Amino acid sequence: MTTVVTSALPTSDALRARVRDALAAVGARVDLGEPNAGGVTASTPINGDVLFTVPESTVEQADEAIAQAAEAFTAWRLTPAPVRGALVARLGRLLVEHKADLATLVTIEAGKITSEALGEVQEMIDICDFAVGLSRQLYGRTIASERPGHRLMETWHPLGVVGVITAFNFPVAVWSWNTAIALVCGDTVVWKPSELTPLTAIACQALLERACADVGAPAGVSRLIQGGREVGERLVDDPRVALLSATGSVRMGREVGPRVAQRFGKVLLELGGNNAAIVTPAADLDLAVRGIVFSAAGTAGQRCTTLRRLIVHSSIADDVVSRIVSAYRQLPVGDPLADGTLVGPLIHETAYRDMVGALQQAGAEGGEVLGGERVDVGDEGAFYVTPAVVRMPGQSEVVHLETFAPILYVLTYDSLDEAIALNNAVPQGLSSAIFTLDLREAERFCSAEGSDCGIANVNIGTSGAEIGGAFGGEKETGGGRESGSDAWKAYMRRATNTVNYSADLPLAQGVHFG
Ligand code: UN1
Repeated sequence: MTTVVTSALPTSDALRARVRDALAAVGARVDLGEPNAGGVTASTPINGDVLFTVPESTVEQADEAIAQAAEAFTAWRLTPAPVRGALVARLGRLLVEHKADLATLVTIEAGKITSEALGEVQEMIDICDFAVGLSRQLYGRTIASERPGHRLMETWHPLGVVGVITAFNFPVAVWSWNTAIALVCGDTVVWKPSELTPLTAIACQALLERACADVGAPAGVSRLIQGGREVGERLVDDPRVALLSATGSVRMGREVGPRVAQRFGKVLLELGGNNAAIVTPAADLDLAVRGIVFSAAGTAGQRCTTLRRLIVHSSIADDVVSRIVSAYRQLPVGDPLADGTLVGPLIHETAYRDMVGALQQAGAEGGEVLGGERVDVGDEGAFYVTPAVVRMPGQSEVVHLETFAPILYVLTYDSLDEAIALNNAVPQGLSSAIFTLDLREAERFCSAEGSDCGIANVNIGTSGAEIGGAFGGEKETGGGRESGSDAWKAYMRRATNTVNYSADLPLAQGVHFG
């Protein structure tokens, strides 16, 4: 039924050699320990093996990293923004040079197919370009004053140390969204990557340190700490961390948000999504199916923007589902490093168990499950699956959960009101889409009575956003906005300045005093 591209997965020795080559190429100096040496394990979902271990930061080292970033901030904030931009420009060049090296590490650690891994590095290059331009455009406003001889204006100033916590599924791009913008804004960064992707983080840090050396910026503008919860908690609780930007689960955000707020720090949260696409009778179905298949099965369903719910008009539901199922049958599943593979592995066994559990629950709630089987790749420790389509009889509990796997629930509707209500009926609010050539339907979906998500697309899927827009979502997604547009404002503090250049002292609101 499904084509498996590779009959034999690469051996761990072959993968180790590729990791060593990529790390050497980017100039990373790191002690790669034996798989059982202790520390943070660097494993690969390609065959499920541990490849190396890397040193885990102690709590003291995490504190020291924050101290170094705080120290570097005192000078960095006074460096002119366009000069700060030159550092990010250099980083962007290095990323262009090492695009393939970094993409190889992303594929080995996160299991992304090569084309998507290259795309993720391209996203880093794009955000660097954006940030360099931004470094000359950190504009404040001049506001009309109600008093004669007065000028009212806004100035934007660097915020401080930005703590960045990232997830396994975009191990490099999400760091770069935060870091490129934070650096041009005059902030310094301490990064705690996912424990599942320590090697890509080491490579990114090495490239940034090279960029710092090349342009003469202090290396302390960016620090990397590796480890689990204890290390991450230092960023959450340390008052020197002015902004905590955290990407991960709703559970994590629920804990982190109030803790940072308790000390009056700022948070930027990118949490779960449960993204839907509406397909109306006015859709171009060929285009819709292509968009749906990429968004639902791409990255093996492990993007926060992955399409998880299809809301399709009942008159076309059978047709749309059969087109998706036949497209799914042709998706090559297997080694993400191999040419032609479109669906790589799930990140680990727990992800697979969660997928099995969700499909069982869907079945128990009346769903008809198509696909979603484990694919035998000849290695027990690796978890490859065919993407699943599940026709649901209506709303149910499982449909409201985000399961980080390629499961597409199909619901039907009869009126656009009903479809929009279904789109908005989940607790998460990241991405959404409508497929229609009807202008009225499209505009309603994007209007105030339409999708309640941070991203509402027309005639493209829910995933694969460009960096130029602000990225993020509402409700349990956390409300944060990263990357393009004016997302930079979260990384700076605003001062309102009233300047009196007259010889009088008129009070505002006509108040007389003395
Ligand atoms: C994520 O899954 O955490 O829009 C980020 C997209 C990518 C970013 C996804 N540009 O799918």
